Amino acid sequence: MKTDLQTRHGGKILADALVAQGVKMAFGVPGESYLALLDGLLDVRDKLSFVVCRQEGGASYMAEAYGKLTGEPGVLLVTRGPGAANGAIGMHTGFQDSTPMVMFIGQVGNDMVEREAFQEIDYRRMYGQMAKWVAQIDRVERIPEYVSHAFHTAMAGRPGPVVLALPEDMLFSEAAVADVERHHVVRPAPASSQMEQLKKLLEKAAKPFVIVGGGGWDREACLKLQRWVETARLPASTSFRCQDLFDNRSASYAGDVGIGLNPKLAQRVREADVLLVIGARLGEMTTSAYTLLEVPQPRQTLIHVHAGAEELGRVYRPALAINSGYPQFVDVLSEISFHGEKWKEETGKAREDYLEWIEPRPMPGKLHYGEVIRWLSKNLPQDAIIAGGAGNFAGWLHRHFSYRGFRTQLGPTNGSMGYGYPAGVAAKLAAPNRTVIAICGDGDFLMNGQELATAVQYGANFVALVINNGLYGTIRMHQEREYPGRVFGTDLRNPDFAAYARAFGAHGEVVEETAAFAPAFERASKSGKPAIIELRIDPDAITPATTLSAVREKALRSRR
Ligand SMILES: Cc1ncc(C[n+]2csc(CCOP(=O)(O)OP(=O)(O)O)c2C)c(N)n1
Ligand SMILES: [Mg+2]
Repeated sequence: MKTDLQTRHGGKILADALVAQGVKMAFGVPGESYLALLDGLLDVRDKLSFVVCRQEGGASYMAEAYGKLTGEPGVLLVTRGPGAANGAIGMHTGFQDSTPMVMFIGQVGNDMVEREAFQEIDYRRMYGQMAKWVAQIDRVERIPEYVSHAFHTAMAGRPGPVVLALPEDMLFSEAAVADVERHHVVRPAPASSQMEQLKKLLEKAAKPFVIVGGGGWDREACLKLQRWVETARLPASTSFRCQDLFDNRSASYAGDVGIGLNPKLAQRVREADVLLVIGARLGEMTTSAYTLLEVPQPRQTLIHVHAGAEELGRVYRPALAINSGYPQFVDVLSEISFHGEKWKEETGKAREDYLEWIEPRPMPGKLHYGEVIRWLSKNLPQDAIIAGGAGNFAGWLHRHFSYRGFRTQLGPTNGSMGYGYPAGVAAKLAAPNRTVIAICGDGDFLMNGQELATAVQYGANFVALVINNGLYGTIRMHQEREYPGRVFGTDLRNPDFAAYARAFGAHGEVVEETAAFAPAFERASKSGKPAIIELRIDPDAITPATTLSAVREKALRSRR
């Protein structure tokens, strides 16, 4: 760290500030608005690698996935106006996912600001709702202060994205200023009186149920919580797309409370007398559109533990609200012990319901995608990272894959398409020794398929599956349900995905029947390149549980 107060230009001060904050990898697309920063990054390239992407949307998802995977802020560098506009999707995802991120945006110089100069946008207004804090650094000597503030804010309480705009003249100018040391992670701990109350509420519970979710966990806290839950013989579940926070093999694990929810699990949540919710915001996706708990006063006795004070009582009025970081909470929770004899029977039933639910059902066509997911679940290494996007194809993944460790799942809880592929690239670059798989829809993949070039350029050798049904299937399903037979705007004419892969210098395969998957996966894994496997599934197989024709028939019948 520099403390000798040499004169540096703003780009160098910023690059050094990032290194001082512990940043090892950043993602972005260059722009003429932040040339000085590129110049600064050149000098620190041994400590901080800059992954240059093909579109800021892909880069922002990569920064988000990096933040989610490592727990450290994902750093994103984009140019003004157009770069800032493209980069918004990962910031929206990071906000809804509570992922720490810091985005730097080039900005027109202060000498011409407010004239609507070339590509000028006021980022405070643009990003106001998508970030925890948006600021512009107008004085070069204050760069270390702003960066320190940004990293503290991204990590504090409920983690999330922060935006810093960089006026061009400020970045070019020089100052002699010291770096600031690495940020602290500031999160509260529960009061002992709250833990007493928690103990009393749980002691009285006949049908307690635990939901774990959100961002801001670490491996140790997850393991400790799991041991506590298992000793207490409580049933536990995870919130939407947070399935890797609790080992799915545990006898206490009852499944995820997300979309495509097991009706028996939904009933269990509804009928619980005490709900211990740790980290989950209890958003629309986790509450089946706010129906599992009544708004604002749930029938269940709600113990809500959240790192963001503003989330407590936001939708649901809890019986006990505990504002705490999760490692801090789990540490004191571990001191309360329950034997749980009275709960073990229900926990056993919940587990049986889950095991029955994850077995694949028959589906039309020669390629049984559910069996493919079960095969991956059984054959991938325990710490393999599964990056998934948004679309009905993800339903099979949620239902049939068993997550076995912390941060083995990367998924967008904001249901944002195009996430899986770039998230896979970031995961492979951040954790090169782990197996990474991306699972994409045909619509979903092509939202960021250009990042295959980034994977090839940086040697991010991982296998991506493209589940090709020739449809924006999710929307077709809703269309058939709401306006049966009136199909419009949901068909896709796709490229040959294997040939697409080969054109980028990657490995490509097409699989059309179940038995062909394992050998194709083997070839792809051993190709020594990024690989794409196109899985052609029957478009009628619209969810793990039903067909498109059945959805249409049901909708037509109800209208007759
Ligand atoms: C960025 C973005 N655009 C649009 C949507 C709306 N949307 C949700 S799912 C979906 C279709 C997904 O298609 P595909 O990836 O092919 O998956 P499928 O549902 O066919 O399995 C669309 C358009 C979205 N969630 N995100
Ligand atoms: Mg599709």
